[in-house]
Amino acid sequence: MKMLKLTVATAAVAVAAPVFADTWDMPMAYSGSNFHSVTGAEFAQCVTTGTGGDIEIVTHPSGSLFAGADIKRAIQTGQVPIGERLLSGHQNEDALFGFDSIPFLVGSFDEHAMLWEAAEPTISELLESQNLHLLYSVPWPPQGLYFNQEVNTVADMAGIRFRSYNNATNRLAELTGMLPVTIEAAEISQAFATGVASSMVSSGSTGYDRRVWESLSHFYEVDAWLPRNYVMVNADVWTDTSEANQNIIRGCAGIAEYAGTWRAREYTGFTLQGLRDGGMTVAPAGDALMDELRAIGETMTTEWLEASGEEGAAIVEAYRAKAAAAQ
Ligand code: PCA
Repeated sequence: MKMLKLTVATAAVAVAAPVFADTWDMPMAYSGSNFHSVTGAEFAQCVTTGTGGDIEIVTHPSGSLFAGADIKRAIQTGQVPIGERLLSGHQNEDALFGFDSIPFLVGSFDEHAMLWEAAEPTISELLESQNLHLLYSVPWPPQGLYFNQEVNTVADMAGIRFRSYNNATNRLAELTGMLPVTIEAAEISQAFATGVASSMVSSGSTGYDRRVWESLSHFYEVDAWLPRNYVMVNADVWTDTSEANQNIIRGCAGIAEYAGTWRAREYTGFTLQGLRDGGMTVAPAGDALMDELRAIGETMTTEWLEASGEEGAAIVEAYRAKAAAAQ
């Protein structure tokens, strides 16, 4: 009987343990033309070339292998070794993952870089505790508000269906009297075309990728926050990777983070012009609207600090100290 139990247990382990050939499939949530996906494809090529074909990374953009919401779990459980996801998409697991979606804490790439420096050790550790190793991370451009009408006050937003992508965007919808509906970026063109949603907070980049001018008319540059994508590898797979190959992958990850961040900056102006060329009105939000949004941002900041506890407060404090020192 004891023997039988042992055999069953061994078989279960053998089935569950991730076994990977030298090909690493890399699911990504955003369209192949998006700058994060382009950066990921270059990273994959760098690793494939750098390891002399020892490890070949094959990217699968547009949520084609796993939908965005399933990518992290697929890596944690060893269904795939590596992948990319929106970091704040995990805010429902742990509030700390939402450090980059606190409204108006940072408004520019430079401030955001300091925030990431302050948060990275905590986020890396949190991911390690979930069997994930952080390889690199790249920000999205600043987040603004999309509508299919002119909006001058929060009251103008009442009842509008709002596409959300994480807890913070859900909460923003609630606090502005809109109706949140969670939709992956890969699905938004259709959602807007069919009226499932008619507004969102996102970057010019995502609106441009998804040609939202076909359905929406206004983009307000609110600069609410800059969320990040990150590339993670299953921690067991990482440990089993030779030191030489780990070094190559680290090098490629460093290049990808640099190149991706540079692209994010470049794409900000380019994609906003793309929205204009598509026929949209692109402009800063008016003062009255900004005042109301800032008040909502304060509520959300307080809520986030409560939810994320001491570790969250330490990230914000460390960021503020860096920002003050840089003045
Ligand atoms: N684009 C992604 C996340 C943030 C962004 O700018 C999205 O809208 O899903």
